[in-house]
Amino acid sequence: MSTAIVIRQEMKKARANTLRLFANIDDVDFRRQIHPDFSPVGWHLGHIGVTESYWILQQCKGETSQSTLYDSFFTPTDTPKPNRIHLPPRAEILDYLATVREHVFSFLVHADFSADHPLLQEANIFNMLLQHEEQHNETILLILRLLAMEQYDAGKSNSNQIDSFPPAAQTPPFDKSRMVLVPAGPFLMGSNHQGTTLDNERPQHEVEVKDFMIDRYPVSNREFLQFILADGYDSPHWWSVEGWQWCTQQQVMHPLSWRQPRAGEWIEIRRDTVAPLALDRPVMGVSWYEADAYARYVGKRLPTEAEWEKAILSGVLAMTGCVWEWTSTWFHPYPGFIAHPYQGYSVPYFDNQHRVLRGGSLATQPHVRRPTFRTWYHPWVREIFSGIRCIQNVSMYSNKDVEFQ
Ligand code: AVJ
Ligand code: FE
Repeated sequence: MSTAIVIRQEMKKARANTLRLFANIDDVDFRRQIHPDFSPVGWHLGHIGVTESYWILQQCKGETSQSTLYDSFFTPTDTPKPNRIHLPPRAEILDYLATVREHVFSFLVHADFSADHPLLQEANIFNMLLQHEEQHNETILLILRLLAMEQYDAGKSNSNQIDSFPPAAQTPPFDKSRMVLVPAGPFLMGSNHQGTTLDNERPQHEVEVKDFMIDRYPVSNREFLQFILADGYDSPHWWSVEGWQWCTQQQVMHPLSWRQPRAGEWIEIRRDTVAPLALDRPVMGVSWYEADAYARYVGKRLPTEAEWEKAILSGVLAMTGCVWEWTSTWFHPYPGFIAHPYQGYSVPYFDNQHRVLRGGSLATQPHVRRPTFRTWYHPWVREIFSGIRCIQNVSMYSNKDVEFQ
């Protein structure tokens, strides 16, 4: 199959996913800012279309804009978050998306991906747009989960709904205390694959890593519950100074979507269900501060992103791709980094204020799932599908039950 045909199929799949997310959203929630840190879901829809139009129709095809009004309204730097509620009608946005798509597909059939063109070679701009839409899909999903929490807290949701996840018994039995050794030595971090990676993953470079022990599994709800029961949220000694400040100011006492309807009874709010806390599932919805405090509580630490990447490449990690895993590394450019094609994608966030997360969540779609993919958030953000996997220096490791790979 030709590259163009594969890309066309993948773009259709991603769009079908996008549109499916909106199936049960009423018009009020479509245009409402459910959380101050996130745009209305309807804004994300228009933004996906404007981004596609800009890169393919304007930058590659040389067409004039379909709508300069849309361009500025759906461009983050032009329209501050609180103004994004003034959305055009939903049907009009959907029409706009369909028109842009038609023009994009008519360009795609004739696109020359072997040409020496900075956007088209190896179809890199199409791959970027696919990943862009998929990342926004994940953001839309987390906003829908915030909506479900809002409804639950307002007493508007049915707490007898059935959990849609597979029952805990279907997850493999494992000893979650198990850590695995990754021996010292250099490895190649990042990628040189111009076609499918994003700028911040490039170039590939050698990194020397000391030996370390890493959790085979992400931290489970059961394990995190121990932290709560041990008064972890009331014990400043586990927390960084900033983390403790955040924890007390925000009065954080449990992961974001957990609720305790009766003492000792924990439930979890998901997009479509409210269900008893699934103890064997990875904990999700924690900030970097909480992840860091938990790691100290168990006598471990968070991995650097180099350690995490080396571990996943060594094949020792289980259950990756269930939750985004916090690392201790500030988002930064790799040596030799070149911004491409979109200056605003990575560069503004190389500010030593965003921590890197790795691996992907259940809401992460296929084009965003790979060992070298990097995402980043401020350390206090917990509205995302974020979890924890800890490591220890070999010298700190006391458990004799070491598993060698
Ligand atoms: C990399 C997920 C933090 O959603 O803010 C989407 C991705 N950049 N449009 C975000 C992104 C521009 C970004 N994250
Ligand atoms: Fe975007």
